[in-house]
Amino acid sequence: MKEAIRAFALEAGFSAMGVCRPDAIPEAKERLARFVAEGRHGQMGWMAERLNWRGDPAALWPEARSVIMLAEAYTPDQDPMEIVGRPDRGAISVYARNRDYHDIVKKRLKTVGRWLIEQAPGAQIKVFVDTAPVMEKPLGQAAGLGWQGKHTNLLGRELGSWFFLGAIFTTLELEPDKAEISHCGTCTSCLDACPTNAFPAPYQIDARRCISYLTIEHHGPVDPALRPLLGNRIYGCDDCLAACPWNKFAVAAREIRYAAREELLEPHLSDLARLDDAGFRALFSGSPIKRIGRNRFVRNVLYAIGNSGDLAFLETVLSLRSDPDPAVSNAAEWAAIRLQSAKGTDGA
Ligand code: B12
Ligand code: SF4
Ligand code: SF4
Repeated sequence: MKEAIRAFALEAGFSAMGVCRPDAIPEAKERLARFVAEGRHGQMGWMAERLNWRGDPAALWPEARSVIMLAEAYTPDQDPMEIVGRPDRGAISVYARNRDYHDIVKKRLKTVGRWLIEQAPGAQIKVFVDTAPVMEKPLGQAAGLGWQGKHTNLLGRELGSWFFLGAIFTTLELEPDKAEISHCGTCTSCLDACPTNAFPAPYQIDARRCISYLTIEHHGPVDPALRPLLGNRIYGCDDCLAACPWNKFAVAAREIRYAAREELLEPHLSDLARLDDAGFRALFSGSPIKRIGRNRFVRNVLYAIGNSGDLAFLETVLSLRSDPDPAVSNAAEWAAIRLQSAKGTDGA
């Protein structure tokens, strides 16, 4: 049965599948509790809720007997770091350059789940991608898809780093796969690549320093000390993933809807800073970026402008100092001062 499910899942578009028991990650509960106790989740208050379920998949749905973990590749065609060297452009993380993966993965999980129920009448399923209290990375490791690298994400010898995770919990008994072990060895490339030093130790992250958290999850003004470190990253960050030597073996993305939209590959910061609410929603319809709203997005763009050192942006920045959103007006003020002081340093 398991091999038939695997064959169907791969045919449906997933890149890999593995199976584990719901109680396969006993260490995760305590590690999650420590992460939350240290406040490393920042403003993501939902991580501190339902800790019992998040830390213990067997408690989430006691009738479940197996967890089917699925990997969905979104490997980029371009060098993801190229854009980071272009200060007048905004760097959007690879995963967010086209359609929202939540929608695509969830639909595919349901396709596999429906087929499974047809094959095994009486079996029940629940599908999860990202938003439920389920720790997908340790489950993925237990199911043999890959291992949690020192950057804490799951990577695989044949998958590389660029893949999403989805889970199907089922009442069906399936033979578990062998858990994967770490193949990081002495490598520290991801830890060294992080622009904000967000790893207090290998295999641990402090989300409060992570650019992905700061640009996507954090509302209100970002700590001024961290703003210069954002560079031109305006939504998410790929530096630790891109640094990994295992990407040499990364499988190609099979889903065309993750391929970068032309206008999101190297967007000009001044076009993005001028977006109003309607313009923002039109540009990011169907994209994961839509979720953060115009204000947080323009806030991020203004930090990037402040970091550009490019006085051509000054007029745009000055016009946003009176923006009704306090985080936007604060970011505009900061960017104006930073651009003007860069001008002073140039002796212009
Ligand atoms: C919260 C969250 C974030 C937060 C916190 C990140 C984090 N690492 O926890 C923020 C906003 C920063 C974030 C960023 C990103 N995210 Co995110 N995120 C999540 C989410 C919703 C929950 C993760 C979670 O439970 N974290 C809590 C911590 C405590 O868990 P953990 O990282 O597994 O922690 C483990 C380690 O600390 C480890 N550990 C601790 N001590 C030790 C010691 C040793 C020796 C070892 C071996 C391990 C170890 O044990 C813990 C438990 O396993 C998941 C979806 C989900 N429901 O699982 C997606 C998810 C992890 N994110 C994902 C992605 C793609 C990203 C980004 C790459 C997006 C981007 N490009 O900007 C970045 C990557 C940043 C990074 N280096 O992690 C994918 C990762 C896919 C994969 N292949 O792993 C997921 C799975 C979403 C999905 N469905 O595909 N994310
Ligand atoms: S996503 Fe960027 S900021 Fe976050 S841990 Fe990785 S390299 Fe650091
Ligand atoms: S860059 Fe090195 S340490 Fe980091 S996940 Fe990849 S192999 Fe592991």
